[in-house]
Amino acid sequence: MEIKDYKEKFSSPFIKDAMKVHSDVRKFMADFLKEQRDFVEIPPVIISAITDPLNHPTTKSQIEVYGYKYELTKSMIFHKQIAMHVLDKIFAFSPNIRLEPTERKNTGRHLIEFTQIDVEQKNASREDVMNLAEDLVIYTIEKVLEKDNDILGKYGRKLKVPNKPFKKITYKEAEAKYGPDFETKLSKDADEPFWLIDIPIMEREFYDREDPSRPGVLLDMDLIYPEGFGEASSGGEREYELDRIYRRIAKKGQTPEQFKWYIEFAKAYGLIPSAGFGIGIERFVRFVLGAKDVKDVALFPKAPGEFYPI
Ligand code: ASN
Repeated sequence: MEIKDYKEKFSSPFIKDAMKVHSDVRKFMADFLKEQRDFVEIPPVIISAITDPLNHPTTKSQIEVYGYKYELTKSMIFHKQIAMHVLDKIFAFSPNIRLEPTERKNTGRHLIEFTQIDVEQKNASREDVMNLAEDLVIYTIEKVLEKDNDILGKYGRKLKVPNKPFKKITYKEAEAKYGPDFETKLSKDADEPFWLIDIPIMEREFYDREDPSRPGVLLDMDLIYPEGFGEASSGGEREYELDRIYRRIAKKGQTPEQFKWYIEFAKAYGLIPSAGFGIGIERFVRFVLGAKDVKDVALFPKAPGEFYPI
């Protein structure tokens, strides 16, 4: 993007409306979690010696300060788990930096800087947090329809409140039915958000808990938007026992050294069973408005592989 391109972006009514919806979405999500479910909002972590390794390759965004190395947060997963020592139910509006490969420039779904609402609950099961996420999504959509219906109308967006419970499909069923690119196809065919569950062990990171009664299957889930908007959220129950964490790290070809301070913390204090999820805010706003690209709903977008002066 060049300086001259900001004129078009900033003078369009769409970005103004998108930011209004964005602001409302944050309020409704926070209201729901705080007022109806007793969650505590914690501030985001921007730099840390530990962050999410993610299951797909991204370039490391490291900074060195005072001779110490930190990474910019890719997700607050480890901090969420550790925060369970202090609070039972937490969430944060967490800015994430993920230096995605350039090929992801035009997926319509990738920004290298975005915010997710990252939620975690102590001693919760996957079912508990799926239930919570459904209620959160339904509440937020209901409120958006109440408050921002004129904006949606302006862009011809017909958004409906999803029915609870959301449908579930296992990774195995989805792959068998639709082949390797099942997510895109399923999302295009669907008219309501749905869950992809039981993701195979090598498809996710070590922190998602392996089902003790079904080796190789994780107690995790992705939420997928309908109408081709793709992934909304990922989450699951967490591994919290060190012996299992070591095994999982080794299975992924990683080393405990890569997660040194997380492991040191776990050795010193232990980890507490929990489950949670994160919902990308810009993707949520894109879905609500039916926008073509997540870049269009961001005031200062940064897509993979491009330079943005502002
Ligand atoms: N927020 C996700 C979770 O809670 C992790 C992620 O964003 N990679 O599982």
